[in-house]
Amino acid sequence: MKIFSDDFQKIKLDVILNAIEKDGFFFCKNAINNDLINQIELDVSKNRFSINKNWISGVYTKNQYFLTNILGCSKSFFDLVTEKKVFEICNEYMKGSDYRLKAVRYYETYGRHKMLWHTDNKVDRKFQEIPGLIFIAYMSDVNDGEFQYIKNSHKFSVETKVNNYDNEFINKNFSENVVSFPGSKGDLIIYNTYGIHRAKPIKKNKNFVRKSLFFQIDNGKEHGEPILLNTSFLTNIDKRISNFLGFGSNPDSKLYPNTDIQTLPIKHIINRSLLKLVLRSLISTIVPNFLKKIIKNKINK
Ligand SMILES: O=C(O)CCC(=O)C(=O)O
Ligand SMILES: [Fe+2]
Repeated sequence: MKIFSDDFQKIKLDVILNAIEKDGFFFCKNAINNDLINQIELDVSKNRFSINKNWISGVYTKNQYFLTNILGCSKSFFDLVTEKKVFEICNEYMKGSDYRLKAVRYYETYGRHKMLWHTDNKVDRKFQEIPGLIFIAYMSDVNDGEFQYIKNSHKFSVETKVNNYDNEFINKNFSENVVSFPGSKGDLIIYNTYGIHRAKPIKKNKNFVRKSLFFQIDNGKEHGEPILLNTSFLTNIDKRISNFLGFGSNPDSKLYPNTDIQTLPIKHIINRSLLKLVLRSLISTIVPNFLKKIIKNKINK
């Protein structure tokens, strides 16, 4: 299956790299083949959420959903992050040195989510001077809650060495430099991790869901989140791909986000199978044995 659209394939590397160098970002409409996106969406739906299933599952926070271990269950996503053009962009950007896939995710952002302005050149929340690129692809039309980036901020964030910024500071100093990226399914943003950015808080529609893909590639081999990979996806293991996926390198960062049962909105626990389970165990403890036998005999007749 085609991964990137012809429109994106036709764009010269120079154009992409010059834009990232000059503004901090490159935006391409309709960059990813819609059939690939549909396939990823199907993979997500098959692995969306489960309790006590011996397989990969997504996780919820209060206002977001994440399938972080998507490389364990989506061949199409694997094909996207390892596409030739991704490597070509990274080869140029990292100027011949090693690079590694630092983080990946499919995620959904809901109406009430608030994201601070921030940069992504960090390791476990600490500012780092490690060059990196992030690819964000829209999986649905995004008319609100879109990605925003402060043009040129990749050039000056290193002076203060600060990762997070409050709204007041941004409004006062950079309101004219904010670039917003409303878009459609298949659009792609590639940005320098040193730049200040956020997802715009959703105002118009509290039931809104933004579906996106994210992958970050950092310079060097030292840093990365653990990757759970379905080995059947990898048909040719050369040095480049084994470095890229972090084979044999310590996963020194924690998976994002950090979740447990406490971060799970209650509506995702109370579902039909849980109710069935509770009912079954209640009946099994309350109903006396002789009655159970009678019911069983009736059913088996
Ligand atoms: O979803 C977005 O628009 C931004 C996401 C982001 O900045 C992040 O996950 O670090
Ligand atoms: Fe970010």
